[in-house]
Amino acid sequence: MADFDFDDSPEAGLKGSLGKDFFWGYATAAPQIEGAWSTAGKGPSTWDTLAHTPGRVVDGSTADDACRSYDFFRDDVALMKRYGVTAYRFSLSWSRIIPLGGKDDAVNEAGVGFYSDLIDELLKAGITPFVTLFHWDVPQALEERYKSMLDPGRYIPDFVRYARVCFERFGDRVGHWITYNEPGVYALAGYAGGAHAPNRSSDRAKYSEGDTSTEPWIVGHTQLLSHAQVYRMYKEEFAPTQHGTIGITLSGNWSAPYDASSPADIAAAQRALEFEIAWFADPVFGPGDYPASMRAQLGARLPTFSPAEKKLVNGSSDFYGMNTYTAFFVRDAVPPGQPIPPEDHKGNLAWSDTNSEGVSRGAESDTEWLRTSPWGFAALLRWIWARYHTPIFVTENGTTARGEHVSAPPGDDVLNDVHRIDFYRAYVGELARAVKEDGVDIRSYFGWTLLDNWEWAKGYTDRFGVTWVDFESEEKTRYPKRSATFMREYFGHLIAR
Ligand code: GBH
Repeated sequence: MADFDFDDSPEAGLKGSLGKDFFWGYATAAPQIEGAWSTAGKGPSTWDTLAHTPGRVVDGSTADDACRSYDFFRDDVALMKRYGVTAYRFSLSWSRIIPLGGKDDAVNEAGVGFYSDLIDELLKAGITPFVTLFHWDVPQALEERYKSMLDPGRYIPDFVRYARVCFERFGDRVGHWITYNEPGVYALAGYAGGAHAPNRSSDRAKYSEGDTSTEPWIVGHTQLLSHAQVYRMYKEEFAPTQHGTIGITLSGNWSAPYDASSPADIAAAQRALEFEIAWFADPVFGPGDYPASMRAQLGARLPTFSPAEKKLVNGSSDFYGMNTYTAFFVRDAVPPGQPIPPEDHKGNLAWSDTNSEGVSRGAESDTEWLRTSPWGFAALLRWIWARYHTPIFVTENGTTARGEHVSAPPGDDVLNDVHRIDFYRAYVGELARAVKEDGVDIRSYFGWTLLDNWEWAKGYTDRFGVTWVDFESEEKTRYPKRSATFMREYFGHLIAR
């Protein structure tokens, strides 16, 4: 018997509003779940280095074991089958496949074998793999050789060769490829704020190297160029026989004006979307260059595209991969006419949790920046569709919930994760409405995430999973939360039969 009744709910009218071929499931990233950080020939990544540097992870943890999905991937696939998913998005660890990372470095057959087995296991379970090539873990050797993405001339051929190995080895069974996960977050968190690998920033109190005023923009540019080269290579050399699709996933949250009647605040909200999203989306899906608002603030610190590069990058994604979590109210930080500091990398913004009328952006989660803001998701889907008119694959969306930091076994009060259920109910409902009412072309939804995991520099302090994980236990025992059941039944209601 079903746990949830949708026929007598506000979502009753959304029954069957998603097409039969709509993909739904969960997303993960290799460094956050795999563990086995130095097993079977894997080379260290920049995130392994970060985790092994004292003071870099808030709870002092490492991802050495994480969820041990490297060992228990068959259990994870069985779990997903129980959860009723039709697709699974995961990332490959570059340094598991090519331990030193470079174009002339050896391929690690054990690493290839691991992903090959995972893909086979998914296909056996009837789950479609969506594979991300890069979810933030650069091979440490490339960081040491030439500072990875800061040297595009050396980095790009290495990334292209890595992608080639993946298409050659997995492309017969994988038809959905994502080159980069959130290039903007990678560039800003690792090279502006500095909390993420490779820990570069102008903030000398915390980091010994880096330049917040220039490096994030170089790193963004390198990602765009290498993404586009990989896209063209796939289209020319692999797509004719492998028939897959390939694209890029961008991060982006909705920004609304603090005071909806203030022209300055309205302009600030638009600028926020351009700095966060159009930074990558305009070159790839739009006019083929960086937004004017970014050029105006950053000047020559923002790289330029040669005509050949413009042509390479523009149109280099079959779909718009969308990661989104929340919404913010924004206005100018520095008033007009005053100089904006060169370290500013978000578009001169000040953020608030409530707008000028005291309306909150949404219910609080267990994570400072993240609130339940389905109204923002609804607006963002339409903004992206109107601006880029490209089919959207939602590749990440989800939340933490308070009260999940308990010892095993978690009680029913913890596993009945009402906050997460409410979040998913509202967001996925907005997705279905955008499809049904406005004809927005949306083809997938991946919840973030399958398992509580290693949340980067926040270690194990953020639990985003639909599965509670006992990190104290040897086996990293998994306990399904009620949201997993909710999602199975919800998509059963929304997807046409
Ligand atoms: C995603 O990024 C990642 O793809 C995924 O790996 C991660 O686990 C998931 O989100 C959950 O965090 O602390 O105020 O400076 C989402 C985009 C951008 C959200 C950086 C958090 C830091 C905000 N992230 N942001 S703040």
